[in-house]
Amino acid sequence: MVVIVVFLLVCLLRKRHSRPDDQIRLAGSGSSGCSGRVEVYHKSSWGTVCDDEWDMSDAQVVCRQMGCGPALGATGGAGFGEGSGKIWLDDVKCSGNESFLTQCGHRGFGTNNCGHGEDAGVICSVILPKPSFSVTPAFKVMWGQNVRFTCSINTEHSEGTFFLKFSTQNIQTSNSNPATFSLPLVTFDIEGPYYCLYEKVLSGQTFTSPQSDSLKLLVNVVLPVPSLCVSSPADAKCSSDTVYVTRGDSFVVRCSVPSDVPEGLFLLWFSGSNSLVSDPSVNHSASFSFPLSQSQHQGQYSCVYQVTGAGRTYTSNTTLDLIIKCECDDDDETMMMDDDDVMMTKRRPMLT
Ligand SMILES: [Ca+2]
Ligand SMILES: [Ca+2]
Repeated sequence: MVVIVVFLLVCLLRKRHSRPDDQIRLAGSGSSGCSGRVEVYHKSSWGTVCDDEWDMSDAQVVCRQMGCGPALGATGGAGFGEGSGKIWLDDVKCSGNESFLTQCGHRGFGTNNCGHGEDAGVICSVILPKPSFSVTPAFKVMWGQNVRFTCSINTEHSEGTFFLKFSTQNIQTSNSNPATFSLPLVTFDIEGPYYCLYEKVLSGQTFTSPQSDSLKLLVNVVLPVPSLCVSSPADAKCSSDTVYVTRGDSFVVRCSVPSDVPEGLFLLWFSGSNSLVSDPSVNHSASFSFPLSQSQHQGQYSCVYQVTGAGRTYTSNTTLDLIIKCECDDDDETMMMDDDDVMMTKRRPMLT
């Protein structure tokens, strides 16, 4: 007797948990995981629901059971096309709080006065997950590099649109998943927070994912040591080798950097007066003119390059000193640059 009672209890519990009659699906033309003609699985076959008494409370239960967001519409008149087979439910009366459609009041499975032209449907809101967002190279990028963002989403609602956002502005869109967005040859202007999101239009409704995590880009720059050369009327070629300048002649000291760094500022240090002059770079170089050479122009010269961007200042290392000697009658010195002297006297200017 006890065995029979236990057996019956187990059967009852199993039936309750498996809920074979609770299964529903959304089908028909234009349907998606969260909108379509409502179909119920009963007695091993799928059938439809009649639109008599079909309203938002009923749709709310379907949307909940499907794991979608709140109901946006309850459709009738076979809005998603006519189904086939049985019409399982009619005069459905949900309070809206039921977990399963078959827990709602109805006339009894298969009892109806409907045709498939009255098949009921729902439009539920779609809950899109947060997209994944990454950037290459990560976070700290070099000035002039190419940066690539990748945004992807794990959803059955594919073929939507990805947006790359920079400080809330749309800057690029893509329809492929994962979406890749490129920023070529970046400058300091691109610094700031980026994120992406995903939008999908379903049954005329636009659904938007939450924002991805935000990624902040910082642009870094590594400055090369500037080149330094001297030219004079006697030797127009700008030379880092040996230049002779007679007292009273002019000479020009030219600092330059390669063109793949940002424009900036050159600082020229001169040991004779321990002074520092500066000039903005034009086409990545600056020329410092000395119109009338004097014996006090003898000494060491060196260049430093500075770039300011996004509120930060980057400074290059100092060029090796050039030694300039004066070819003056009084002290018999030659104003020249000498590589041996350059190599022997490495000094750094005092930057203030
Ligand atoms: Ca009816
Ligand atoms: Ca109803």
